[in-house]
Amino acid sequence: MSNRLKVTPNDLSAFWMPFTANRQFKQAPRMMVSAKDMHYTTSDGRKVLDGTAGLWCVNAGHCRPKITEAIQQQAAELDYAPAFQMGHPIVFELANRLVDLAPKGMDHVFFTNSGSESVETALKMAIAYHRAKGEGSRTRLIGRERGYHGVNFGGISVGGIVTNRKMFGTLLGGVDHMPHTHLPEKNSFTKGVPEHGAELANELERIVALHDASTIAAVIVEPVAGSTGVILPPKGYLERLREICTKHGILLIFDEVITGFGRLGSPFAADYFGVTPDIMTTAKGVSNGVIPMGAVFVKKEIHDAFMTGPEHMIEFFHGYTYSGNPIACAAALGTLDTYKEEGLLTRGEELAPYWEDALHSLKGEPNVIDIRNIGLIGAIELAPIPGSPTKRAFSAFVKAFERGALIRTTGDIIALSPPLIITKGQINELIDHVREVLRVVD
Ligand code: PXG
Repeated sequence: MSNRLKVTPNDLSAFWMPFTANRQFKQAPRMMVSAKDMHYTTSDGRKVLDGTAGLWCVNAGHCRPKITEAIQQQAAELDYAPAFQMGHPIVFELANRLVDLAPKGMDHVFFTNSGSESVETALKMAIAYHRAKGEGSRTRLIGRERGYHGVNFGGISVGGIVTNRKMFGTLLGGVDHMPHTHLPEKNSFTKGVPEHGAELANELERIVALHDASTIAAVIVEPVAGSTGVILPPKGYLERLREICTKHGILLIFDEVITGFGRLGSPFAADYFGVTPDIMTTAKGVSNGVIPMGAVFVKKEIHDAFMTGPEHMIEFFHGYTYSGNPIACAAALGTLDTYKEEGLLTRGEELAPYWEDALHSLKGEPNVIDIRNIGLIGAIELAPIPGSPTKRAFSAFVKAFERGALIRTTGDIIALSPPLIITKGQINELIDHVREVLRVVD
C-alpha cells in the first residue's frame, strides 16, 4: 500500500471540485487512495465495492496490469508527439483496432480527450459536412429533453438537463429538443426496454415540419440516457428516429459515451439495438477511464466529403493538442487487449438476466417507485422527500459509501453501472448494500 494512506491533505479549500457539493464534502471528505479490480480502498483503510465503474468508465475494473504496463512503457518511450501535421505509430494502430470493433460502415475515427470534446467534435463535423456537400443551410441541431452531452457550450445547448443549462446564458442558437421518453405511469418496473413510447420519435417529424429539413444538420441522442437517471428507449423508438433522419437527410448522432465499450453487453448500443447512426461519440471506456481519451466514429461518406480541395490544405479545422496522445493511445490499446482477452465487451449479455433479477428484487423496499435495467446498467428511482428533492438518494449514497459500496445518485435516482468484471456474488453484495441502505434512510 502506498504511503498516501498516511498522508492527510493539509487544506481542502484550494481545489474547487467538479459537480460536487464542495462545502458538504469538505466537512466530511470521502477519499479514495487506491483501487484494484472491483474495489477501492479509502483513506481510512476500508474496501469499497465499485458499483459505478468510477463514473461509468472503468469497464475492465481497476489497475489492470495490461493497461498499467502499456502506459508505463509508452511514457518511457514516446511521451508526446505533436498531434497536428505529425503522427506516431500507435495512434494509427488504435484507430484501426477501434474501426474493426465499430458497427459496419463507421470507418474513421477522430480522437479527443473527453466525452464533452467528442460531442463538440461531432456537432461541428455535422454542420461542416453539410456545408462541404453544398447544403450550408443545414445548421440546426436537435437534442432531447433530459439528454446529457457533456458540459461544453454545444453539449449543454443540445442537452436537456436544466441545472446544467440555466446558469449559462442563451447557449447556442438554432437548437430544438425532442421530448424525453420517461413515462413512469405506463412503464414503471419494466424489465429491459419499455413497451410504451415509440411514438415519441414522431415528435421529430413535428420539429422537422416546423423548421424544414433543409435547416437541420443533426439529431443527437444517447441511445440509453445515463446521467439523467437512466432512461431507456421504448421498443422501436431508435429505429423510428433512424428512419426519420434518413428520410430527411439529417445526420443521426448516437452519444455512446456511457453505452460504448460493453456497457449493454455488446460493443456499442448501436449493435445492441441494431440501429447504426452516422456519427458515434465515445470516451470513458475507450481507455478504461485511466487516461483521458475520447473517440468520434464517422461513416465513410462523412469523412470522404471533407477529402476534397487542394491536398496541401487542412480539411477539417478542428483538433486538440492531446488528440491521440501516445500515452492515452497506449492505455486504450491495453484496454482493448484486456476487453478482448476476457470477453468483456459481451460479458454484460451473459450477466444481464442475473443483474435484472437482482435489481428487481428491490421492488417493495421503502420508497422505491421504479426500477429500470438494461445490460449492466440499473436504476432505482426513489420517491423524493416532500420539499427536499434529491436528499433521500444523496443520503443513500453517503450511507452506502460508509457501508462499503460506491453507488451514484442523480436527483432521487440511484444509478448502478459496475465494472464488467463483476461476479454474481458481487452483484448480490452490491444489491444487498442498496437494500440495507434503503431500509435505514429517511
Ligand atoms: N455524453 C454522455 C452521454 C455522457 O454520459 C459526456 C458526454 C461527457 O463526458 P466527459 O468525459 O466530458 O465527462 C458524458 C459524461 C453520471 C456521470 O454520474 C455521467 C457522465 C460524467 C460524469 C458523471 O451520470 N457522463
